[in-house]
Amino acid sequence: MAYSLINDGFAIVEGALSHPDLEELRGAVARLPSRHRGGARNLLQHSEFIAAMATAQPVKALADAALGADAFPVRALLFDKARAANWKVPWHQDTAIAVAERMDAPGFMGWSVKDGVTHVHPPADILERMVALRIHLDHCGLENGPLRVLPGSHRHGKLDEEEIEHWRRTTEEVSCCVAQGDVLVLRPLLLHASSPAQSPSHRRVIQVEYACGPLPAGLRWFERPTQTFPATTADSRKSRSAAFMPLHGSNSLPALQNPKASGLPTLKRRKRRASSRSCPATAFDLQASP
Ligand SMILES: O=C(O)CCC(=O)C(=O)O
Repeated sequence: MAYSLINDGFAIVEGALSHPDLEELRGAVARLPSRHRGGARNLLQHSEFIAAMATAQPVKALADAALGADAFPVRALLFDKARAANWKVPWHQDTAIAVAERMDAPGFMGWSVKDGVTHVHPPADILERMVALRIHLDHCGLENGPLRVLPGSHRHGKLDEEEIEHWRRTTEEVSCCVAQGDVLVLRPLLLHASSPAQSPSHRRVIQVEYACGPLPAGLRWFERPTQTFPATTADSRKSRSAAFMPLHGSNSLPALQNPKASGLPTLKRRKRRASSRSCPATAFDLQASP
């Protein structure tokens, strides 16, 4: 059985971005005006280039494949993990969204402000209509503290501590080891964790989160890009859109929904066990779909 976004809550799109695209993205990351140790927030606001990338091919096509053509980016973060700027995260779901302003609404709880932006935990049905694209700017092997996931855990709404512990004990985790230019497509409700990096090299990931509809009760998403770039950047905009035209094409997209339909090599899953294993992208069992 192949990993799929629908059944397993994640998929890895290999070689989604070309080397020139990656070089440009690395440049945009280097130009970010403010950084924390380990990353940065609000990239759609702080980087015109990253905002453009999030709404252009080939990146937007991945979000569309998951959510439909109405997908739009609502938040982007940089995670830059290395031995010198390191962390681990316990098993959790991503349950916070960024909104334009606080407005009490049924089912929206746990308001907070992060880097000046209002966040809240919405009801599960909002999160079920979202997807995150983790764009890898560097190789990420086991030594780089990759994301670990529990396949299928996204299909049961928000989980409490006891349920998380049950998933942890009964489900074989998958370590998402990927190459630079690969994109890990992830449902926010998928249980995930990560361990500290052992390697001095960087593990830079741009995580762009997409939604596909308005929020209820007058709430508004934060950072919905308006695509109004200054005229003076027209030339660079032109080269940007050329850089972000479809590269690997449409044929990798059906694999997100139904790998068997694509006819492409797919990621084969072994029987679940309550143990750990690692699955570097290059070492996944690749098999052509029947
Ligand atoms: O990139 C990582 O190591 C984990 C990030 C993460 O899980 C999160 O911030 O929700």
